[in-house]
Amino acid sequence: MGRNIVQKIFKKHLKSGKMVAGEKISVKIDQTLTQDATGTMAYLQFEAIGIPRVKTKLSVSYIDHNTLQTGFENADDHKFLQSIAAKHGLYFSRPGNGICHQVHLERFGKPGETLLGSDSHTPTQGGIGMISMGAGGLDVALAMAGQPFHLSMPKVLKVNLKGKLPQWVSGKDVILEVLRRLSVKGGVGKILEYAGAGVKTLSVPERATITNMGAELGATTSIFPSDAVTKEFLKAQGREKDWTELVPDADAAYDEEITIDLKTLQPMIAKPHMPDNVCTVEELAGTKVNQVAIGSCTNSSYKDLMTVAKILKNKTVHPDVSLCISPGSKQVFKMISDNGALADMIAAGARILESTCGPCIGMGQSPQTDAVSIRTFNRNFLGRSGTKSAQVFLTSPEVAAACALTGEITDPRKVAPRAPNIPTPKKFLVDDNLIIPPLSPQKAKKIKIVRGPNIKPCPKRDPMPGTLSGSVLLKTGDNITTDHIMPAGSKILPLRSNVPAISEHVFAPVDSEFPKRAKEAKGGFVVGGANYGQGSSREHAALAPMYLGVKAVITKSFARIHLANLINFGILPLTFVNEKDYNGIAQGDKLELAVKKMGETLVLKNKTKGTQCEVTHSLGERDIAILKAGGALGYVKQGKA
Ligand code: MIC
Ligand code: SF4
Repeated sequence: MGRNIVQKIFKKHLKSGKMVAGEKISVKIDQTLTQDATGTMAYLQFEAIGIPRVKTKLSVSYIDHNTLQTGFENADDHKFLQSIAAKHGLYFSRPGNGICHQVHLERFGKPGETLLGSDSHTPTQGGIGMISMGAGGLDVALAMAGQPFHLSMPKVLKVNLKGKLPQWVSGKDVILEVLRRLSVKGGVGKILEYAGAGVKTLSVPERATITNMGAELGATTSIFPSDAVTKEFLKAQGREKDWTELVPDADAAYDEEITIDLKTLQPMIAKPHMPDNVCTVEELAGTKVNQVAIGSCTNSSYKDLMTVAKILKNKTVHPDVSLCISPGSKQVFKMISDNGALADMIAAGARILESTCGPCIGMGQSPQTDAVSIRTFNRNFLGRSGTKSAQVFLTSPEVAAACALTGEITDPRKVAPRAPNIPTPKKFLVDDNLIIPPLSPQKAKKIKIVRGPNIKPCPKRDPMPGTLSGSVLLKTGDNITTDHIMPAGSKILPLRSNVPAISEHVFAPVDSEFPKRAKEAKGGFVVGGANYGQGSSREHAALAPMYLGVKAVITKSFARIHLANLINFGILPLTFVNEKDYNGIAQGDKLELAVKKMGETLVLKNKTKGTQCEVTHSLGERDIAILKAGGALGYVKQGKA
């Protein structure tokens, strides 16, 4: 039996376990990336592991999230990260160089290799045939220390693409269609492998948009073949030597399969407040729009911004609309400024932002009260924009630009019959002057780490006791995101390197009394619904609750990265054997759980109600040992891998 692409790459990188769906495996990691919001903690943990120099083929530290600098905190973090990169043998991408995923695609991603990134949109590199996965900072720190990455072997879902996209329909519409069909939990435990005759009709930026937003399905990652289109892209980046062909064997088998006929797709849009709440743009046509935001790691490529510039050229943004645009990288920014496209955007009235995440993570440009905000981003969770009453919609750059001009949700096919045609440039503008390469080991030794007052050590948890007891501090519904658990935005994001300070905001959008209650009770339990912890990779959504004393989280099901983060920080993740037992527990109930022996099921006693129920887990031996040690750092310190 032949192999699919996923199996081919995993086979080459397998360190332990069998490549059978659901089995615990570990894989060698070739490259890592971090961004500043998760990076500070990741490097504090790397320091605690005590390895002098990264052991990967390549590791890059990017500055792209925390760049508003409304106080000293962001700038202090940048200096800390720059000195850490110099000390430990990393590339450092300076602020202004762009969003990690866009820059990595342009300059570092390599077909056939593995990448672990402390950001959930790391799968962007699947657009050029890399197995690229998001993880918590601690897992990335361990990968930098040369340890393999542990996961359950995912199922491989073949997405069979047929035909060719019609005018005005682009990569974003493909992934919105996948989200419409599969939902935000439809990818859990799976890798989406794109295949079929339609693949060759999609450019690398379109493929990267699709794999980027595969994160919203809860998928482990998504991947495209590496073919002639990939080769042309890498050649235009001056990186032809990084190209290798990667295609599935003719008789490759897959666990599941869906088919999408590209020619039948239409412009799509995700409605508030979930990326899978998808309908056609036509259905919402005429809705008044207040803000349009173009950019983010999903849609800020040269192709995306050239498309937008062509639509805006010689026109004016509607008087009721505020349009902001952030180019994904310095490369994109410089190319559109050299060729006049930037001038066309400015002339039309666009507000140009720097090459960072910006409004995508609520770092500025929060929309007005009750606004309709049309964004080319990947997440529209309640409150993420910084305005709780805003209605955020997700769509393609084509649709966003059309909305900016008309002031209402607009199907671009109504504006003009033909969409702008933007071919991949024969040569991208390559200038890595904002990437500082690693220092030699001799020079690195002399570097002093710069630690501002906002950089506080990573808190630790004691080994797990034999019995966990306490009250239910909070009970939530389904699809709780890490933005609910540990929100970001311009006020909270700067506190990422200061866990005592950031933990004051845990569950702020759900229940602002949570931190006080948790501290008064000296910790306790959280009870959640299905797909608990979906969204970002931020380990602060585990680390800060751990700091507040959360001992176990009991849910109907978990999202992958958050589950791993809970284990890494010594919080026991459990699920109900019978989902209906979720109904029998209320906030405030006193619970008790004997955990000395971690069998397949455990008995959860409800002391308040005088009842009990069975709970279970998906923990392997290593996970249990980590939990018993009080978290992964303690476990690794015991000399274990
Ligand atoms: C996000 O898009 O939510 C973020 C901000 O990039 C996060 C990482 C973080 O919280 O720092 C992610 O996607 O992992
Ligand atoms: Fe940055 Fe937004 Fe992408 Fe997260 S999703 S990496 S915040 S641009």
